[in-house]
Amino acid sequence: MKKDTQTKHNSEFASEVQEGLTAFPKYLSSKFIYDKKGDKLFQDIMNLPDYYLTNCEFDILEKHKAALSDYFNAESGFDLIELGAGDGKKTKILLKYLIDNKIDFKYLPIDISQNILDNLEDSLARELPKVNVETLQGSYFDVLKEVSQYKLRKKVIMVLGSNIGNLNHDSAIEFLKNIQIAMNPGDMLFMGFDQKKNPQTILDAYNDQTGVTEAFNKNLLERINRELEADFNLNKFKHWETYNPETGTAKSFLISTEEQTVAINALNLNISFKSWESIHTEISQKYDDEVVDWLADQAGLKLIEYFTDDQHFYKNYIFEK
Ligand code: AVJ
Repeated sequence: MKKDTQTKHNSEFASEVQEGLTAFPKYLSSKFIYDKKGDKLFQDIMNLPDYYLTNCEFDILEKHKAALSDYFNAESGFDLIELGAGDGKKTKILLKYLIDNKIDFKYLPIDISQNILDNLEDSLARELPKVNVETLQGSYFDVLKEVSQYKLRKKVIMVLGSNIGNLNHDSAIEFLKNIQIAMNPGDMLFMGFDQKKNPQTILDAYNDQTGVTEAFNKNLLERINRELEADFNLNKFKHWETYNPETGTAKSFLISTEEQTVAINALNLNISFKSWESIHTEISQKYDDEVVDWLADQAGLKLIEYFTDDQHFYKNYIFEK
């Protein structure tokens, strides 16, 4: 990461931590979970049997890769732009199919983490050397603005993993609108949305017995300890998950198990917690077709097709402008 970006992130982190922990009720943004350790913990989550999202999307891509290739393919080829590329495990199913079928495309993964992009580039060079790949480091919005100047041929923008689920509906519409603005007529958006289902299945996915999700959630506190010289005792906080079947919102919390005061030295701040006081850390929104259709409509996009798994746990939708 460039030095100026690093500094910007640190001051953004500092001011958002200050704002969230002095608010009532307290909150922190899940986007700050993803440092090097957070990235690793999320990869571990994706390998948990209870975290069904990854396997569902894997199965959907495997089962529908030919149909997707037909949707994406264009006369003069296309640019496949992936927002939040991760380790590319799911994307490689599609990439391999496109290569094997001699489809003309270029792959442009975008991620905030240069580390993730470097690993992805290395693994592609080994596993799928024929893929024409150009990585783009930056926040989605900044890089999308750049990408919107790619008017030469069809763009397919891809967002896997139900990453949109971290946003409340207003922010999700804003996010979709930004993508829509970067699209030209004929371009496509291909996006994964985790679906409403048995609440127990959802709670189990965000509350694994091995403690990986708990460590992932607590990585927020660890980052504050390290980067803002704080003294959170991680053992005095408990990971808690709720799911509201009416709104489809899963929420993660960290709950203080006792009355305590935490010093955040870099902010010159003491934060006191009552026993059982919560910090809201993440939402993982679950959807149905009506809600997805409404979000798309609000953002100026048309829903044209979806693909799902056998249990209908998860759907990948195609949108056009
Ligand atoms: C990366 C946002 C899709 O909400 O399911 C996994 C993050 N949090 N377990 C999700 C996450 C806890 C994940 N997303």
